[in-house]
Amino acid sequence: MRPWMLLPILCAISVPVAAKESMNVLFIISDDLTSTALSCYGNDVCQTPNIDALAAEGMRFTRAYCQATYCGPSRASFLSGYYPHATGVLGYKSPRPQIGDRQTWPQAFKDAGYYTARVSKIYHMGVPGGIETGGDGADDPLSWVERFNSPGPEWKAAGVGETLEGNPDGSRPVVGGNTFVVVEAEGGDEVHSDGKTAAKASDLIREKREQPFWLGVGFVRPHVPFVSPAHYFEPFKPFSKLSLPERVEGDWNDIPKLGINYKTSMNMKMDLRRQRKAIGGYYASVAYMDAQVGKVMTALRESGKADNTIVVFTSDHGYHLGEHDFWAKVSLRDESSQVPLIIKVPGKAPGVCNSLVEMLDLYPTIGNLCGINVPEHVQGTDISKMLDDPNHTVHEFAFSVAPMRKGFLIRTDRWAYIQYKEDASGGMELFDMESDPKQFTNLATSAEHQSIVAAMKLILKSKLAELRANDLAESVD
Ligand SMILES: [Ca+2]
Repeated sequence: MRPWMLLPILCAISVPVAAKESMNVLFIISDDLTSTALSCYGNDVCQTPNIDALAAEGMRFTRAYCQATYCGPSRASFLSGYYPHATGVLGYKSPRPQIGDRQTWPQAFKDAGYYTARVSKIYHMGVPGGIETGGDGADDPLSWVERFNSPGPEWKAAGVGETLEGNPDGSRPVVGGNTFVVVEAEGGDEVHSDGKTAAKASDLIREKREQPFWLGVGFVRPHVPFVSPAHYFEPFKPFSKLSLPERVEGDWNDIPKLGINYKTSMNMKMDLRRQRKAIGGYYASVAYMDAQVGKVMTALRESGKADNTIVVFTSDHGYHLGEHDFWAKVSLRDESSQVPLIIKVPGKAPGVCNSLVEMLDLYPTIGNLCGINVPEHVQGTDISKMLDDPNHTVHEFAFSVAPMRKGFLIRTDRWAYIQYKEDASGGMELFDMESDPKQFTNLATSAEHQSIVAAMKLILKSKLAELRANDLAESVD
């Protein structure tokens, strides 16, 4: 047979590829969720059976890092395909003015004929403010065929509430804003935003439509306020039984001022009782969010579409629950910069992958798995080979930033290097993640580690130069 005679046969065997191209994508993102609160990542107090079930069927990544350690820039980054310092979206804005007509991740699917929709928070939305009002936040309308918001009462929910932050004498009422508030709420799941999100997402999954879908499901818990139906608090009571993370005397003495997180036990004026209750409130919010994940997964299974749907579960960044007396996000320590990440692709074996990955890798990876044209501008790397071989690696290091602190993180297998200000004038931290995984001893000023510090500085410099050399009109400092 002459080679050209093979052509029709090759065309015929491309049919399964075409079938693969119509794979749906269900992208579930929680807000401010640290992997350390999930039972599939080793937490033995907070049980997350639904996320665990997904992890048991997919690839669970233990070293996935966000590209910025708070909502706005993290979401703008992985959705646009650019690092925060490439677009200059370092705050709570849509990336659209910076990227012009370049395709975002969901938009690339939309332009390829997918039905794309978001339910609740995918791009940045203020929590609780934006959820109380039900607005679109820093959304990007071009990404979606349809979009749905899930307003909820947040801190105003009926129930037993307490403001833990800045309230040492207990006289402060329950308040809104980015404040540690716990509400053990009356009523069921659908009183709140995430319950509504799960119901709407389930409806959209069940709907019959011609096109494949890219559906973004954005849960706002466990972001503050820690509000959930009261029964989710029960496993964590009495709060006085909850343990606080290990702490060492003089922990802050060897780190730069910018390395002390913006929220600490001290500046939040939270005594040990309040700290334990904060952990209980966070865990209850995680348990509630996990139950909503379960509803969406049940809808997927019952719709008959599970065998043709890639499921991704992640968070926009991590969170401190009292480690080093730090709370919340922004810090570049592992609890805050590392994110839970589970990717389930039908037909692929489940597993655990310890290779370094970045949230930016989602766009090209899921794009390629679905046969979508991934635009040239995308700065992430396809990690799909890891789904077949968890020992596969693509990154020597993961890169993250905390613009609010002028902070940069270079995270290799062995080292976590954190630098404040681009010229390092804000100080440095270097942690040996093998001998000191909880990051208690800053080695950046130790004489014997100066060659590593120097190497890390160079890596950071060249990484910033590389990501700024892009097709956008201007990158930022
Ligand atoms: Ca967030």
